[in-house]
Amino acid sequence: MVMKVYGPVRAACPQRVLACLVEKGVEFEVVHVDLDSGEQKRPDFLLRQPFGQVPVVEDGDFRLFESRAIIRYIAAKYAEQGPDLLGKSLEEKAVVDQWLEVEAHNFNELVYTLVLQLLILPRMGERGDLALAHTCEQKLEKVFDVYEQRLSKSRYLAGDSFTLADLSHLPAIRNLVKEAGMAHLVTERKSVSAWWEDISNRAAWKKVMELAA
Ligand SMILES: N[C@@H](CCC(=O)N[C@@H](CS)C(=O)NCC(=O)O)C(=O)O
Repeated sequence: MVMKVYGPVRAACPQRVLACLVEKGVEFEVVHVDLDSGEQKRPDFLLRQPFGQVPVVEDGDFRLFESRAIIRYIAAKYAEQGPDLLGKSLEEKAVVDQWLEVEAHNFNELVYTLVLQLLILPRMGERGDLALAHTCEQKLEKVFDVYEQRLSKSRYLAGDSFTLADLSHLPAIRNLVKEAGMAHLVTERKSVSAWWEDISNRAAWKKVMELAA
């Protein structure tokens, strides 16, 4: 039975899960959830995800939500196939977790707020708060400075290999670069730029982008 992924392929959080499935060569089926019409808030969907958000996966009888928990599950379940995305030793795994936490708590929230103010609210006919977007941009400059320092010493965030820590950044950085006019945050930093070039050209991410096109 193939894994079911609930969510639109165009949304960032489902893309995190899809990138992981494609990296690992796991078969999946996407069940589209129409966020524009609020399908994620309907009672039948709330049975799958009580907070009314995507993604959710169903792997046989096993159901899981929260995209970062899902990618950890996939990477662990399919540890023996595809690239190792978790790290090998206790310490390597801990460093992958550290950068995954950074992505979730220091990085993603800022990107989410910025994209909401610059793109999502205007698309819904509402005025975005440009001052708030600017504050997020300034805070992101500082986060990317930390990434620059880290990536000037190691090719990937958690060391010499591509892991979940890098993969988890793909959807939000794509939004910054391609949708929100914030490419300078990446291009003004040599090591971040080389890293983005590398990870965004991986075959798995290109495949996800094809699915989303
Ligand atoms: N922490 C959650 C966040 C999920 C989330 O924010 N999903 C967005 C799409 S990227 C969503 O469902 N938005 C619609 C809504 O919140 O109503 C995860 O990583 O799975």
